[in-house]
Amino acid sequence: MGRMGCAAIIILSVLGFLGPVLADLQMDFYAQTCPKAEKIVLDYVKKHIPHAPSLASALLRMHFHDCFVRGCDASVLLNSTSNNQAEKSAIPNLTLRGFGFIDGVKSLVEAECPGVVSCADIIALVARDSVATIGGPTWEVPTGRRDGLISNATEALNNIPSPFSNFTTLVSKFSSKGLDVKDLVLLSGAHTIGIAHCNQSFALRLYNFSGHGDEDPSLDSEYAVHLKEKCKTPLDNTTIFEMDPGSFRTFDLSYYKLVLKRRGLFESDAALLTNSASKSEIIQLAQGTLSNFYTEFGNSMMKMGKVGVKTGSSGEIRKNCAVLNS
Ligand code: HEM
Ligand SMILES: *[C@@H]1O[C@H](CO)[C@@H](O)[C@H](O)[C@H]1NC(C)=O
Ligand SMILES: *[C@@H]1O[C@H](CO)[C@@H](O)[C@H](O)[C@H]1NC(C)=O
Ligand SMILES: *[C@@H]1O[C@H](CO)[C@@H](O)[C@H](O)[C@H]1NC(C)=O
Ligand SMILES: *[C@@H]1O[C@H](CO)[C@@H](O)[C@H](O)[C@H]1NC(C)=O
Ligand SMILES: *[C@@H]1O[C@H](CO)[C@@H](O)[C@H](O)[C@H]1NC(C)=O
Ligand SMILES: *[C@@H]1O[C@H](CO)[C@@H](O)[C@H](O)[C@H]1NC(C)=O
Ligand SMILES: CC(=O)N[C@H]1CO[C@H](CO)[C@@H](O)[C@@H]1O
Repeated sequence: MGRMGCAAIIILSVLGFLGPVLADLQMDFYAQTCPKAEKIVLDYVKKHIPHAPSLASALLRMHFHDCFVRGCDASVLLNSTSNNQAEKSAIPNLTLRGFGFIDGVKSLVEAECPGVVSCADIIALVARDSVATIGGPTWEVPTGRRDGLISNATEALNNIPSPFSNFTTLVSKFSSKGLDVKDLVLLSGAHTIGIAHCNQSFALRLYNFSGHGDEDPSLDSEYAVHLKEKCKTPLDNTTIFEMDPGSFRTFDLSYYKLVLKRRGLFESDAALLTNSASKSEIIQLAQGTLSNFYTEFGNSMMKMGKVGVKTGSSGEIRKNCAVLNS
């Protein structure tokens, strides 16, 4: 190979190396600009989550909803305005919780280094630290996300899978974010913690599955009786139900065990048994060790945390997570 060829290869490989690094998230992105940022987040979580453990699930779900609409860019946090219906106003977001928690972290971080740390990174760090604080898995969260400028309720509706989704729909919504069937099964394992509202998510399975006053045949009928005792009518707007009854605050394998017993709460949980690849993934997870689940869940969370991120100079660093800077 000639000298020119060699130089070209060196230049190309340097470019190829720098290109993604410049655009990518990095571990401890704020090391120079706000060295205490990640510690402030962790301390806040460790101080407050033990008193409000049920928020851990809400904060994990918030990260998911953020990443699935326009990437992990804190668009989920923006308030609606007189001329814009934000993601928050979309049906799947009516039950999101924990906005005040994020604001609490943000105000401490702003006091330390104004205008430096993005709301998007705060969501990602808080989700990880909250899950770890309740004794669940942990994973690496590279940072450097920037906050988005657009929040659109219709896009939330289109991108966030509904609890009534079948397997095909779930796979296509995940694959549009670069997540595969394995990620779908692993990330659905988040339903090992937290709660669901009866009317929004599963009442129809109990009372009017196909519009004939019937029950979803894919739901264990004994379990349905139990669910109906709690969720007394299809329009019950107040009752909440533990998605993984008995251990809804423990990040364990029982979600997968319930799904295999046809006791997953949503049609989307039950749908994971309708495909042989995802079903065998569930069987393997349920029979495997907790530490295997934690490692694999963490790997999928790292993938999800990179979906559509804005870096460099795109977007902005919001001062107040609920409103654009200008
Ligand atoms: C596979 C598609 C998914 C569907 C259809 C779905 C749907 C839902 C629904 C309907 C609820 C109940 C909301 C309520 O009624 O209050 C819920 C709760 C929850 N979801 Fe999912 N979800 C999915 C995937 C995920 C993923 C990927 C994560 C995170 C990695 C996640 C984490 C959670 C958590 C932690 C809760 C409990 C929230 C709380 O306690 O407030 N979900 N999900
Ligand atoms: C955003 O909306 C929430 C809930 O409606 C409200 O409590 C909060 O004050 C709003 N934030 C801003 C900055 O307007
Ligand atoms: C929101 O997104 C929908 C669907 O992509 C689009 O049709 C609509 O114009 C958007 N709304 C705004 C205010 O940009
Ligand atoms: C899955 O749901 C979508 C959207 O509701 C529907 O168009 C499709 O036919 C369903 N697929 C199967 C295999 O039931
Ligand atoms: C069940 O759904 C059908 C079709 O949507 C509706 O006509 C009927 O009133 C519903 N029944 C109940 C008990 O809600
Ligand atoms: C629950 O909310 C729905 C929609 O807002 C409403 O139509 C229904 O009457 C409410 N049900 C009860 C029992 O309050
Ligand atoms: C569920 O209940 C909430 C709270 O009352 C209500 O805002 C919502 O419209 C209800 N949803 C349905 C599908 O009835
Ligand atoms: C948490 C949150 O912002 N919920 C909002 C969802 O949308 C409804 C209707 O637009 C608002 O009233 C809620 O405040």
